[in-house]
Formats: sequence, C-alpha cells, structure tokens
Amino acid sequence: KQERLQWFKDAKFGMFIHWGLYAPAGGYWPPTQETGKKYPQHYSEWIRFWANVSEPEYGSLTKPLFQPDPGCTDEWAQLAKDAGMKYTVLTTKHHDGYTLFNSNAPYSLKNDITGSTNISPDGRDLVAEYAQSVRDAGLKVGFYYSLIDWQHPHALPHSRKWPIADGADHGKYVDYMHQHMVQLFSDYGRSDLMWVDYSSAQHQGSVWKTNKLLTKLHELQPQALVNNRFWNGLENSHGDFFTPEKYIPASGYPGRVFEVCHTMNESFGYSHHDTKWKSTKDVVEMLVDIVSKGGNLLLNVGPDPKGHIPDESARVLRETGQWLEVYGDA
Ligand code: JFZ
Repeated sequence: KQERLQWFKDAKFGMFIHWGLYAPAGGYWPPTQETGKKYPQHYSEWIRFWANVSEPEYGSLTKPLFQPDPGCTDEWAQLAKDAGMKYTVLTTKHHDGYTLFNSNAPYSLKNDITGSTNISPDGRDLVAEYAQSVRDAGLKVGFYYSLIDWQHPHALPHSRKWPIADGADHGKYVDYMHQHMVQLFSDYGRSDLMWVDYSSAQHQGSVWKTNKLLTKLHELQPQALVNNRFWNGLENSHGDFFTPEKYIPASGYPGRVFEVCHTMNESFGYSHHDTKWKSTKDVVEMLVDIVSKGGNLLLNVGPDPKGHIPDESARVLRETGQWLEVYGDA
C-alpha cells in the first residue's frame, strides 16, 4: 500500500473535472441562461435536484445541448500539464446518473422509459478520449464515480429525509454500480485512481459490498488507489486516502494521506452565473497551505457544454504553473 501511494504523495496537485448534462443548464432551469430561472445554489451539478426535474425532461432538454468538440479532452490534459498538475479525476457519472462512458450494464430508466444513461455522442466514448489524452500527456488517470444516483430505480436516496421507494431493491443498484466501476477499470487501459462520491450517513460500509468491489478493482488495476467516500464520516478504514472538502485544520492531518478538493469558483459543474473566480494568488496560497501540511490539492474545473474550460480558470491555472516553474521543486 505504501508503494501504491508513493506517486500520489509526490503528485501534490491534480485536476478535478466536473462535466455532464448539468453543463448545458449552467445553473439555470430550464436550460439555458436565456430561457431559464436562475438557481443561485453553488453546485450547478445539482440542478436536477434544485429545480426538482424529473425524467425524461432532464435528459431530453439537456442532451441536445451537450455537444463536445472533438479534441476537447486534449485541451484539459494540456492545461493540467501547464498548471503543474500530475493527475486528473473526471466525473464519469455524477449524481444525475448519466455516464460519459458507454455503459454495458443492463438498465431501464424510471417510469418504464427504457434507455441508455450514456451521454457520449454517437460513435464516441468520452471516457476513452479522456483517458487517452491524459495518459498521452504523461499524467495519472482518475475516475470519479457517484454512488448517489437520482436515476436508477433501485438506488438509495442520498438523504435520510427522503423515503426509500416502494419495491426498491438496493442490491440491484449495487450490482449495477459494481459493473460500472469494473468496466471503468477494464476498458480504458492503465488507470490510477477511483474517486467514489459519496455514501450518505445511513447507508455505509457493508451495504455497498465494498470488500468485494475493492478486491475486484485491485485485481484489475493493482497499482490504483481508491478514496474513502464510501463512508461519509471523512474517516474510513477502506480508503487509500481521505478527502476533506475545501477546508482543513491549521495542524493538517498528521500521519494521514489526504487530498483536499476545491474548485476555481464556487460550483463544481459549469455555471453561467458563478463568477467568484479564484485569483492566481488565491490558488498559489491554497496550494502552498495544503502541500505544506502534507496534503494534495485536487482543484476543479467545469468545462462548458462543448468541453472547453472557462478562460477565467484556464488563465489562472497557467499562471499557477508559471509560479511552480520558478518556486516549485518538481
Ligand atoms: C460532493 C458532491 O455532492 C458535489 O456535487 C461535488 O461532486 C463534490 C466534489 O462532492 O459533495 C460533497 C461530498 C461530501 C462532502 C461535502 C460535499 N463532505 O463530506 O463534506
């Protein structure tokens, strides 16, 4: 385990990428900015929840607007490199349940609408394009996978305030998400990191059959790391490293491998109205603070519906890379 963790400890700085059908909405519903109501909540990737949108409306209104330009994943990899980052983590599925990969798990949508959760354009697999770009750039390849799933009829609700649906058989969802993660670690070449997010307080540990899953994942990619968010308490014996969000205590977390995630503005997904961009000074200070306490910074960008990273974040990341060229030691 110590050996597996070495690259991660050395890496210090990574790129988080939140991208999916929430990007076309950009914090408005219905999409887009011109026609929709503004949802001021910080996390644009939660728009389906904020606006209480059901299927098939969510998918049918956003899918036509999600139009990745060819080669966009190369831009991400180049930017990560320019910023001095050593690894990237892409949302292969967020809480809305849609996948950026061609899922081969059997599935039927709620309300008996049979369909696919895959949002890659015909003939493309965006996770394959991503993995290729990142590996070609010499960076480590990470996958974010949401345990929460607002789409799958048998998934457990993310909040204890919500009732469990009548007839829900959580075991079916667990099999489905195991198949997804196994596919991610089977079909995309050498992969370095699985970042699961997150198990709510009442559904922890054994309900996810984590031992079975982690054994399988380690068989497929022996060098890969898996984070700790099967457990919501930020303290987890199953994970390789733990993942405090945005803030850490002055003392850091002595003796523990950790990675703090932050985002360039306030939302993780692309947002039209979230303009609270961090400056280069903010990012450098954050990075120095976290790294000096022994942790990693996983810093998020939210590409737009065509797959481009907003200029405000791209510029600051490049400037951070220039600072690292001079003052960094790797
Ligand atoms: C989760 C997601 O809900 C969010 O959309 C985003 O993907 C973020 C990176 O992760 O949000 C969380 C998860 C866990 C905590 C806080 C926000 N936590 O444990 O403090």
